[in-house]
Amino acid sequence: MERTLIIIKPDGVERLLVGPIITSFEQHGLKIVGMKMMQVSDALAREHYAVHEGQPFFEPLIEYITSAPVVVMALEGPEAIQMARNTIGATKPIEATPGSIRGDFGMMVGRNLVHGSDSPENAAAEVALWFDESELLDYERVVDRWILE
Ligand code: IDP
Ligand code: MG
Repeated sequence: MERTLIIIKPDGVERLLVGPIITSFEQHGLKIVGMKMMQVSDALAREHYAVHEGQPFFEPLIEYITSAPVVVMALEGPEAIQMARNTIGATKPIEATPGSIRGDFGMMVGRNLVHGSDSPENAAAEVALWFDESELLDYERVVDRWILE
């Protein structure tokens, strides 16, 4: 099982797309093991996106992600990281497949609605950065016998 960190970015919240975005992950069968709404601090934004520091889009990216509340989720499933990345779609909405979140709802790269971890190492680090261990729940789902083989 893998865990991945998902952020519904401020445009997703402000555009009333929290429900459809959660549905995209939920209908795949990905299991929500942590979820909360929060206002991202400048410090957390800079730590989360530290790999992009120095890029021309870095300061606008920090401005964007701190501009309104976000919804953060930890999702679990077999190959959850790639599954969630596929559901989200390519970074630039114009390159994202129709049917993906960015492909259906996005227009520009700087307003691309969702974050998803891109590797097992980053997923582990990001889940630990955004969630306290006590906020991650271990529970049974009756439907799992119809989702997992
Ligand atoms: P990802 O979110 O698909 O993993 P990354 O390359 O990790 O994409 O970039 C992180 C975020 O930075 C993107 O989701 C997007 O919000 C923003 N970003 C990346 N490249 C650009 C750009 O060229 N212009 C504006 N924003 C960008
Ligand atoms: Mg990334």
